[in-house]
This record gives sequence, structure tokens and C-alpha cells, in this order.
Amino acid sequence: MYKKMIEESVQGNAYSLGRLITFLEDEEKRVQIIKEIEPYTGNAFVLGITGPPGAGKSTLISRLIAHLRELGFTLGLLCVDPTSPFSGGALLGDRLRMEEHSLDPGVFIRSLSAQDRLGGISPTTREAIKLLDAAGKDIIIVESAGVGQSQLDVKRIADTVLVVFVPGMGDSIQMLKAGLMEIADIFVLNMADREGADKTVQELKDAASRYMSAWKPLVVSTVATGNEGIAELYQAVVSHREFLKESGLFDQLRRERSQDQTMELVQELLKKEVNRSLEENAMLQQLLEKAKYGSVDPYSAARQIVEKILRP
Ligand SMILES: Nc1nc2c(ncn2[C@@H]2O[C@H](COP(=O)(O)OP(=O)(O)OP(=O)(O)O)[C@@H](O)[C@H]2O)c(=O)[nH]1
Ligand SMILES: [Mg+2]
Repeated sequence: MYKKMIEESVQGNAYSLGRLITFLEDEEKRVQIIKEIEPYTGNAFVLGITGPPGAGKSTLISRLIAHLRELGFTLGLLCVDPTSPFSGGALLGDRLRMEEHSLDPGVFIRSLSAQDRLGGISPTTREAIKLLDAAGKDIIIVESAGVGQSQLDVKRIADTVLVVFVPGMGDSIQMLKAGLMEIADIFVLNMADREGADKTVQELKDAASRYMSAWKPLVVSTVATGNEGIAELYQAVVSHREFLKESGLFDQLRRERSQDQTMELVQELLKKEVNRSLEENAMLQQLLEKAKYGSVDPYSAARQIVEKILRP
């Protein structure tokens, strides 16, 4: 059904690509599109960028895109909206920051709502990456503006994760504690034109040196507004990519990602199935009622319900 649109998208038709991404919001359509698109995927490199609100992620991405275009790469950019009341404003700001790329056919930019996942990685984001990949984009950048757990989820879809910091000691230590330490492949200290940059760089370097893993995060300073440090930042990405390829982690991570996604889908399908059974089956409803009034304890009721659903 979506064959024609997918063919057009694979051949570089941005209009069809945009429509397909819109269809992803609908689960039925998403399933059909993904079945068809899978054979075309697996070539793009996925770069995730996260960090606190206002750290300069969008400005940095805009500069990075300009640099990557000069090197001849085609690009896809997905901005995962924050669900905060500020998202409208942030979006408008992003649009302005990305304006220089809006007429470039080599760059496809799309904002995605993340309402179902609080700024994290929704099924739509995951599959939009696949669509961009199939459409031949060499590098796909995902800007995740969420905070907390949702920031960490970017690791689940990206090959390389950049975490953007700004000068100021308290903040960076807080962020590292919040779990960003585990997901960062590269620490970016943006706004290096601000006071305290040297000190924060040193802290980040100290933190990186304490990593127990084979890859120790690289630390890069940038001034996004002044276009400084962008080539160095890309070089750090290249180093990480080489590390992933040489160590065999690149393929391993991607396989794990497919497995991870499958598990997620299994759980979703089961949940739906359970809800459907509970709605339709009077005996199960009775068990729920019994738990409600205390004639059966919740553990026993839950076990009996699951038993009856799985082995009716
Ligand atoms: N001084 C200075 N200002 C910067 C730098 N980079 C970005 N800014 C400014 O910081 C503000 C926020 O930049 P954004 O790129 O919107 O930050 P962001 O991280 O994408 O913000 P959200 O998407 O809202 O989380 C803008 O006013 C930028 O002009 C920098 O290197 N130095
Ligand atoms: Mg932004």
C-alpha cells in the first residue's frame, strides 16, 4: 500500500519521506511501512545529541550540519520535542537556527512529538530514523531535549552519543550523577567563550579518565555561536566510529538494538492482549473484583488472571 511512496522516498523524494514520517504516528500504518522499509536500511550513521535545555545543542547541530555538508554528506535531523510548556518557543527558535539549511535538498529536518514517552525515544522516532536511513541519508542526527530518564534513552538508538555541557562546575557534576556519564561517548563543552570553561573541561577530562570501559569519552570544547571547534568535534565522532568498527561493537550494538526493540514490542503487545482479555472475559473481571474487595490477595489474583489468559 505504501510501496509507491516508499520507492519515491528511497529515490530521494522529500515530500514522500515527510508523509511517511507523518504516517508513523499511526500504529497500523507504522507496522506496514516498517515491513517494507527494512531491506533498505542499515547504512546510515546515527548521532545522538543530548544535554540540558539551552546548552546550545541546536546551534551546535546547525554548525555541524554545515561542516558535514561541506564534506559531502547528506543528513537527516530529528528534533524530539520537549513536552514542556516551552516547546512551542523552543521549536520556533530551532526553526530559526536551522533556517540556513531549510533550502538544502541534502538536509532533511523534522521535529517529532514525544508526548507518549516524555521526550524519550518513541516508536515514531525509532522508525523515522529507519525512513531517513532508507532515503539514503549518510548521517542522522537526533536531538533529544528531554531531561532525566528520557535523555538516557537516546543511547538506545544512536551509534555515538554527544552530551553537551556548559561551563559551571555544579551543573556538570550533577549531570554526570544523573546517569549521563554512562551514555556519553563524547563530552562537548559548549559556550567555551564563557567564564569557567577551562575548569569544566578539566573536570570532564577527569571524569572521562575514570571510565572503566574500553572507550574513554573524548572531551571537545566548542563555541557554537562562533563556529569554533566544529571540525574537532567531527574528528572525535570519526574516532569513536572507528573504535566501534574495529572493536566489533558497531554490529553488536545494532543487533542488540533490534533485540531490545523486539522485547519492547512483545511487552506492548502483551499488555494490549491482557487489557482486551480483561475487558471481554467476565471470569477475569470477577477475579479483579475479588481482589478489589479483599477476598483474594492481589498477588494470587494477578497470578490466576495471567494463568487464565495464557492457558485459557
Ligand atoms: N555565548 C554562547 N552562546 C551560545 C553558544 N551556543 C549557543 N549559544 C546561545 O545559547 C542559546 C541556546 O541555544 P540553543 O541552540 O537553542 O540550545 P539548545 O540546547 O538547543 O536548547 P533547547 O533545545 O531548548 O534545549 C541561544 O541563544 C544561542 O545563541 C556558545 O557557544 N556561546
Ligand atoms: Mg534545541
